[in-house]
Amino acid sequence: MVEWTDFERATIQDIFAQMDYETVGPAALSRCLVVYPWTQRYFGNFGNLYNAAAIISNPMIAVHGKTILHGLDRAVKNMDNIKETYAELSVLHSEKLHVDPDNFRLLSDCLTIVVAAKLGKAFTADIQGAFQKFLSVVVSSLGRQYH
Ligand code: HNI
Repeated sequence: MVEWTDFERATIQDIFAQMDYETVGPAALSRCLVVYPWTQRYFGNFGNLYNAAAIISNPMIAVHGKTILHGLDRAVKNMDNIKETYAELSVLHSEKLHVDPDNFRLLSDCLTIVVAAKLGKAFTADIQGAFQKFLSVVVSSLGRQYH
């Protein structure tokens, strides 16, 4: 089981408490689709993904970006049991959606960049460390039902 320090717990709670889901979710997902274009293949029924401008202004992508952040909320609320929390979501991404689990890392890196840009100087190395650790646990838990 993952051990969390008080600082790490407080940092994760704090980042999500002040997160603007309306902008951060869409920004992170659309960044992922632009930077790593092969990730677009899973969103074939989401309409126009023709170029960066189309992706950023695509309302279905915006909605789904928020869905993903709300998915992360579950881990924030269950930091001591992230693996179990994501068991079902892992099966869904593996067996139904067939999402290559490498993509979880790509999306979480895009989220880190969006959060860093929002927080600016407040996003210290210590805070990044806690955030990355949290996202690594999420990524590994989402990938657990793949084997
Ligand atoms: Ni993901 C659906 C959470 C990464 C492609 N995804 C969901 C849902 C949640 C979710 C929640 C809705 C499930 C439901 O309907 O029951 N996804 C997450 C989280 C991460 C993640 C927490 C990682 C941090 N998903 C990814 C990645 C891809 C991805 C990296 C592809 C590149 N997800 C999908 C697709 C769907 C999806 C595709 C179905 C969308 C739809 O509405 O058709």
